[in-house]
Amino acid sequence: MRVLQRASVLILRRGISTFQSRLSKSGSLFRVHPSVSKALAENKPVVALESTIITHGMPYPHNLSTAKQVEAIVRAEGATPATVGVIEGEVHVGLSPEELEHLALCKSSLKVSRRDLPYVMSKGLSGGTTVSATMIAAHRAGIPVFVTGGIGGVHRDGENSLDISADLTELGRTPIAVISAGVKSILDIGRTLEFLEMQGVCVATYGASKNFPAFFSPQSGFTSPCQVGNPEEAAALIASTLSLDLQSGVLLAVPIPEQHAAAGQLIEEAIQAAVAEASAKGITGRDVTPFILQMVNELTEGKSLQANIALIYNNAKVGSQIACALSKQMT
Ligand code: PSU
Ligand code: MN
Repeated sequence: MRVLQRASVLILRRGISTFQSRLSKSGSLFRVHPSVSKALAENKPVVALESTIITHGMPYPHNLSTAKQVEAIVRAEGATPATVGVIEGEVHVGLSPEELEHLALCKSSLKVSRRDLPYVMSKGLSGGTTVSATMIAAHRAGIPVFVTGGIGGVHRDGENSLDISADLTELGRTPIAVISAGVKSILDIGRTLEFLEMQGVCVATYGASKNFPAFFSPQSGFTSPCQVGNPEEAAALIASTLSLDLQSGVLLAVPIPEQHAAAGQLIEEAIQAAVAEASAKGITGRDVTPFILQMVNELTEGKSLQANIALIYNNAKVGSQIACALSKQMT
């Protein structure tokens, strides 16, 4: 027993010393890419991007090509992209093309939310950051605008399982504007909106109506409490959140463009089937969303993936315009 204890203390010490040597070599386990720190120092617009979508949300090579194209769209709108990810225990805000490729190809990368950050950093592991972990990193770097596809929410039957995404509590505690296409109908959208209200999160639909979008469809049957019509109005909403020092975030829901919403009904049916299959197979926790996304993509013969990519490009464009308007209003 003693011998065992001594061995585990030694292993623990070795673990800590590698961690410390990595820490002292770099000074920090938090890295901001020079292009991002330069833009921030010059008060230029920066758009944070997540990477769970790359590691767990889409199959290779679509994940890599989409991530690259999203960065290109952000640049074309006049902002600097800052894709967030964890590489060998270091949190990166802004990835080089090689680092992006590494994450897209790496089969062992983890899905990293707020709760996982200390673990992956201490063990020197790699992973894609979810909305919650990306918000933390973006806030630390001083980036107020973050673009993604869809956020997590309250799962169906969440009132019993308590499967509620950490994205929602993060929105309640971190002052970042998240631009997304709303919440997938694999989730309980009504309860997700209630939870966001409880967390004090300002939710606004971007565009002509207050309809809260359901990712693949421009309408979910629910409405947002707020609506903003253009990048300037969205930027003003973010600026007032920041000026009040509320310490909570803003969720801007951008409806999928009409021409890509056509497959909505087909995708909806596939979602119903995938949700039932996930529950029959006993899939739980962080594996639920990736499982359903993959099955829906198979059932729709890739149509859901196409719609997913189209709405992310649209979010990147709108989010970059908002980041540009915000940087004008803040200077
Ligand atoms: N929804 C999608 N695609 C995704 C995700 C959500 O349509 O890739 C990812 C995001 O990174 C989000 C995370 O933050 O899943 C939420 O996971 P969970 O439900 O386990 O909290
Ligand atoms: Mn969950």
